[in-house]
Amino acid sequence: MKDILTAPFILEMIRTATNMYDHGWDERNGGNISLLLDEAEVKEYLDTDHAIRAIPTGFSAPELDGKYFLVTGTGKYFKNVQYAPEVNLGLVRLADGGETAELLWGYTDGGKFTSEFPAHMMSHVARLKVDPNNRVVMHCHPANLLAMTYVHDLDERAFTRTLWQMCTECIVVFPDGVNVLPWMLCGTNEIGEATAKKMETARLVVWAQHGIYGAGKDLDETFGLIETAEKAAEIYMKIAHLPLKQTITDEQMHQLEAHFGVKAREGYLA
Ligand code: 2HA
Ligand code: ZN
Repeated sequence: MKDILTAPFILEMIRTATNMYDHGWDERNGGNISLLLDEAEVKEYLDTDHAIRAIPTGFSAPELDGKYFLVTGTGKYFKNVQYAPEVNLGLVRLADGGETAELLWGYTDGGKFTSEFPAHMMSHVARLKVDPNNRVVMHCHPANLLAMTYVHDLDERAFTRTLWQMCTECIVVFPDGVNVLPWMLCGTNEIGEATAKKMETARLVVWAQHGIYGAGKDLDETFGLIETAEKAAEIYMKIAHLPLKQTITDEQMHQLEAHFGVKAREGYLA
């Protein structure tokens, strides 16, 4: 059995959490990440017949039965993941139709998965239906995206178009746009279900006055997705109060679509 602290999925998780903290997206215990793992790669490091303890999830997700996830812990600080991965992260396998999480490694202080576990797992279900290669769900609190939800219309088309207009790359990186949830109580199955519903049509879901969810095929790519949206929101917050002289036009967006071989969300461009 190989040492799990040398596993690429643990190292990549540590690097990503640290990077997110360094970007200022995850103050205190803010933010959470879940990474879907292959059974074969888990078996290189752990005896999967031996569960440390079983933790009830409070929801059901039969589609994920038997699946393995590396997940940040509830109340844990991204800042500390690099110093004590075995305390701040846990590796679980879902059982009983998703109603139980069997802990195979981590949460060594008796902890458990993030309070946003329902939103993560339900989002995995939704994204896997659209994209079988999806592996990551990531949540964080980037300042400019958050700020934007106070001053910008929350209409999804309008919000998306504004972000697309702020940086040339945006429409290429997230052609499906950004879906938006109004303020809701976090940490509940209700916000989990609402987030998953929004994940059916876009990889980015803004939680107004709270933060953002991103989904993707690996940690780097999902980080980059949120990074790009946050950069666009930053430009918006720099210019929103200034007289606008020009922007990226819909005609130019169509040029980007053609050149990069992407298709903007139906009805979002003129
Ligand atoms: O766990 O970000 O949404 C901290 C959070 C909750
Ligand atoms: Zn949050």
